[in-house]
Amino acid sequence: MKILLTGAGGQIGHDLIGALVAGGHEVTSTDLAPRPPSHAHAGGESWQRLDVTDGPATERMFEKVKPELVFHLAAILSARGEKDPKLAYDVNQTGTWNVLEACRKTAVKRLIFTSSIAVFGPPPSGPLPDPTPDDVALHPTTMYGVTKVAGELLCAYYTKKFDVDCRGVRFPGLISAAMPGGGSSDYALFMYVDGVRKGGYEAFARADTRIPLMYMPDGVRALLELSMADRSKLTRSIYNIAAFSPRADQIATSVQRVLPDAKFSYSPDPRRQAILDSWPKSLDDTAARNDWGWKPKYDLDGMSDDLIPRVRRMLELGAILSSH
Ligand code: AKB
Repeated sequence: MKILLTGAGGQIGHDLIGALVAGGHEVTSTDLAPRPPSHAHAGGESWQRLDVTDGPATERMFEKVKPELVFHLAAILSARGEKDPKLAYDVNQTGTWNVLEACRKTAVKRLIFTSSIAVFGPPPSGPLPDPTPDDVALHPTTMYGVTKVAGELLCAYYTKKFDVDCRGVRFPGLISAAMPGGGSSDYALFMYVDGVRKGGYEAFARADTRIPLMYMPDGVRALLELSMADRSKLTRSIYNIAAFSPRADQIATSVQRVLPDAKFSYSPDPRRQAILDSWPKSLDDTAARNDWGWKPKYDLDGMSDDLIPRVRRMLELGAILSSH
């Protein structure tokens, strides 16, 4: 199948491209930036420069590639978006509009939208329910969250109005050996990366911080399974998906099972802590489980056992940058 990715240079693209190429698909990876060295994949997918904030360029790219399936990954994440809300608006809001329009105009059959737990925020009436279901009033506190809510609504609108089959997931904080870019959930990933390369990590979150997290192989599988699901089985456009929801100090304990000498401390950054505190503690993903058979494979310790050797290998290969 001909598949196009936007924002392919990010954390999800790193693993998704590999899975798509391994599945024998004809993959066109697009991003504003050149292919990162860590994204070298056997199988030779094509890498094209694309700025999704440029509507005509997005349409020309879709016209040229004629993808049957598009994964829209391009986004400015929560922490970076609060530093530059205009950039977050342009990439996340205008970019999503441009991608949807390009899909409509070039008759793309299916679009996968990547939403986030950042669509949630504490309602005026009190805390979010724990676990948080798909359908609660959405009160995002970040520009990233605001634009993801709008993206979710646009996704449903284009499906109904223009028959662009748009569907998506709300990702928890994703953890993998590839470097993230500007997220508030990054403390969890750095407990692994810095646990290996520096023997410890001072987290920018409190020890009792608890948000939904997921290991990247499960996240990639969710995207692939949802993209192949029978439309008639789907009762909604956007689905909560869940894996595990540990406290930050429980992640430390899990890492220390494998790296007993790793030291962790907590020095909360008020801006990022406020974002983390506004998100759900855990998610109810019953609809995803019922409609398309979603089920995570990895729990926290399963992830630690698999990820730590991977981080070691990537550091040996020099595929993880030396600073953050
Ligand atoms: C972020 O922290 O902004 C992202 C997300 C949870 O969507 N990783």
